[in-house]
Amino acid sequence: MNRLTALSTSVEGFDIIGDVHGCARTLKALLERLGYQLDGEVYWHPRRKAIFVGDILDRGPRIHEAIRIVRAMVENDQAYCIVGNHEFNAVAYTTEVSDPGADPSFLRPHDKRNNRLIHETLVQFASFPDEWRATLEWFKSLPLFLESEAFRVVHACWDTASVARLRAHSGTDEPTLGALMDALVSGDKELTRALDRITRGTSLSFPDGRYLLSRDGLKRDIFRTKFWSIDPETYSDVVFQPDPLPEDLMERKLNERERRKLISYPASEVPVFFGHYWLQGRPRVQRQNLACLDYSAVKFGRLVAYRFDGESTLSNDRFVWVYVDPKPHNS
Ligand SMILES: [Mn+2]
Repeated sequence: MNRLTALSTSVEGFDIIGDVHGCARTLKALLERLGYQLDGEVYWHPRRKAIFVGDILDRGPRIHEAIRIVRAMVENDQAYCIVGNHEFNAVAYTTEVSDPGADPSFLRPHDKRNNRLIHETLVQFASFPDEWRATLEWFKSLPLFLESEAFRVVHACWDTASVARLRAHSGTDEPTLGALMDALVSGDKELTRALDRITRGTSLSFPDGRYLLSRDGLKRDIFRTKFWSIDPETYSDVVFQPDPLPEDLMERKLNERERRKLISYPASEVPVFFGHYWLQGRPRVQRQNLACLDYSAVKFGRLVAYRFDGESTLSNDRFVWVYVDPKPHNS
C-alpha cells in the first residue's frame, strides 16, 4: 500500500492545488478559504490534506515564501507535493554532468532562456544558500506522481507507459525524482522521455519544417498538445499552448503517425488531477475523470483547488479559487 492509500482512510478528503509559481500571498488566501489554519509555520486542516501538483517556484514574486509554506506542510504530514517541470528544471540546472576538472556543464544547460527562467528563484534564495541547497534536496525527495485506488495526481500527463517505465526503474510504486538522477545524468534517453512526458505532456512537430516565433522571441519547431480531447481530428483539437498556431495549420488534419504520438486517457479509469496548462476562465473539468488545476495564477489568473472526496465523477461545483491581485507585487 502506498502512502496516499494509507492516508485516504483517515481523512475526509483532499484539496488538490494548482501551479503556485511563487504566488505565496494568493496561496495563503486560498488555504484560508479552504479552512486551513496556521499553527506556527504550518497550515493544517482538521479533516483534510492538501496535494500540490508541482511548479511551486519560478516566475512569481514570492517564490521563497511559497516553497517555505508548501515544504512545511509536506514535512509535517499536512500535504503532499509532486514534481512539476520547474522543480525538475531547478534540480537539472544545478546538477553537473561534466567530468571532474572539466569546465562545469549541467544537466540543464545554462543558456539564455534557462538562465532567465530560474533567475527570479535564484535572486530570492541568494541570501539563503543553505536553504536553497536543502530545497533542491527536498525537490529530489518528492514523488513524480501519486496514485491511490480512487485517483491519480501528475503534473502534466498520466501516461501509463511512462508511469510503468519510471516504476520499473526505481523498483517502487511511487518513484521520487532522486531515484532517477543517476540515470538521467548518464543520458538514459528512455527515462528522460518518460519524465518529460509526465511533467511536460505530449507535443507534435510542425509539418514541412515550419516553425513558430513565440511571444518571447523563441523559435519553436514543436507545439504542445493536450491529452483530454476525445477523437481529435485536427491540430486545433489538440493544441493548448498560449501562442496560437498559424491560422492555416489550425484545421490541418492529424495524420496517423501524429495520432499515434498523442495520448488519451480512458473514460473508464479513476480521476486524474494535473496542472501545467495555463488555462483561463472559470475552472471546469476537462472530462468527468480529468481536472486541470492550473489557471495561470502567476499571469494574474486564479489559483485553483479541487475539493476531492473520492467521487468517481468529477464536478464543476468542487472547484475553489482565489483571483490573483492584478497589482504585480501583491501575488
Ligand atoms: Mn506551471
